[in-house]
Amino acid sequence: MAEDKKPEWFDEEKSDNFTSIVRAGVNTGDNGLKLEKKGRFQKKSGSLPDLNVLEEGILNGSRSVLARAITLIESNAEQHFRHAQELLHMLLPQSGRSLRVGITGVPGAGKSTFIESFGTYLCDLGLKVAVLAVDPSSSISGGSILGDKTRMEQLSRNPRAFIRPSPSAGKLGGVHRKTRETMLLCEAAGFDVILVETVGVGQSEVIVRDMVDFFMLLTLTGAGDELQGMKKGIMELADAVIVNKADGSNKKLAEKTKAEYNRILHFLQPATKGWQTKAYTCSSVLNEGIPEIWKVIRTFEDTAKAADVFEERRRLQTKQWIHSMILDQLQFSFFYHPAIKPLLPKIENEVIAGNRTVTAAVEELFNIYSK
Ligand SMILES: Nc1nc2c(ncn2[C@@H]2O[C@H](COP(=O)(O)OP(=O)(O)OP(=O)(O)O)[C@@H](O)[C@H]2O)c(=O)[nH]1
Ligand SMILES: [Mg+2]
Repeated sequence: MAEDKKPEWFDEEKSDNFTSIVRAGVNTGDNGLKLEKKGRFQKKSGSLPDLNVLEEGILNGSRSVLARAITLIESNAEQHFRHAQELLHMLLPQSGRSLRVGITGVPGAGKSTFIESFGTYLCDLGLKVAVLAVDPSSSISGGSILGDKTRMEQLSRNPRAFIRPSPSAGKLGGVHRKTRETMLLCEAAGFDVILVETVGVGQSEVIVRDMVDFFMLLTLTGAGDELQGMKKGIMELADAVIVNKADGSNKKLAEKTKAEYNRILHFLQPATKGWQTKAYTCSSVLNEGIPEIWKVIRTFEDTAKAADVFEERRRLQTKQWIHSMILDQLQFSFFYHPAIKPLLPKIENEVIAGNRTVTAAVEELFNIYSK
């Protein structure tokens, strides 16, 4: 065999007989290094961020790392969920030190404008402020509070502030879990005050009440009859009622509305033991009444801490959190059970057609589920 056909790796000491020869390659212009293909089905390797890097970044107060960690918590992918849980476990000892404040009110009451003004005031005091949102409609609309970043223009540019729009619901615990866990991350990142905004419709105000220390209801001026007709339930959740837009020609009426609220509140069950919920006025656009509201919150904190009501509420909230997550998981495991999911529509139709009772149908489903 001719010498020039020998492969490069041929062992000189071995015999001259070898079974392969080298042929000239075809030039495709490919240098063999372009391994990355930007296709839809490209397998992402190493897409999970390093937990130690995330932990360090968060503890150092890096907002971009915090944002990345929150994205992990908000993800509906199972592997992200597990990864996020590990991170939370690592950060748990550093959480719990912030003051958690919830703000609710009808659309247009001025919640975002209030947070812009109030949050900026707190930043000016030297505090770090995180703003979160619970938006019950976000799973449908894709996060209407997203638009609020523009409404909180000043605050979103403040280096002491961090604003995060509402997460959308998912199978692993929904908005409730995501917001609570985001709160823990923000606490580990050293935010002193966490403001949670929610639209006062449906169940969202109850969800937020269950995760904050101080809860305020933002309202507008109105006639006495309107106040009487207002849901008593929501007023009984509040630690303060704020009549917003107390400016211009509205100022007088706002004072009158405040007095009416105070009259009603006097007869209601207070939200926090040992604390009398009162009404206040403010103007979010003129930044009036804002320092006074902060003073009320600080007094509340001191009073509630002295009476152990503060810690007691947090303990209770943790228990409620566990229970609500159990319910979430139960629902999920039932409705997505491989035997239940395909069977459910059939059984529903049988009940609708009058062929069996609701109770019997549910009993049968549970028998199958628990097998
Ligand atoms: N005059 C006056 N207008 C205000 C005040 N606060 C808010 N507004 C106006 O009220 C409107 C609604 O304010 P937002 O802050 O968007 O209200 P919101 O409660 O966040 O509304 P949603 O996010 O839709 O639930 C805006 O046009 C604000 O400029 C105030 O103190 N005085
Ligand atoms: Mg808003």
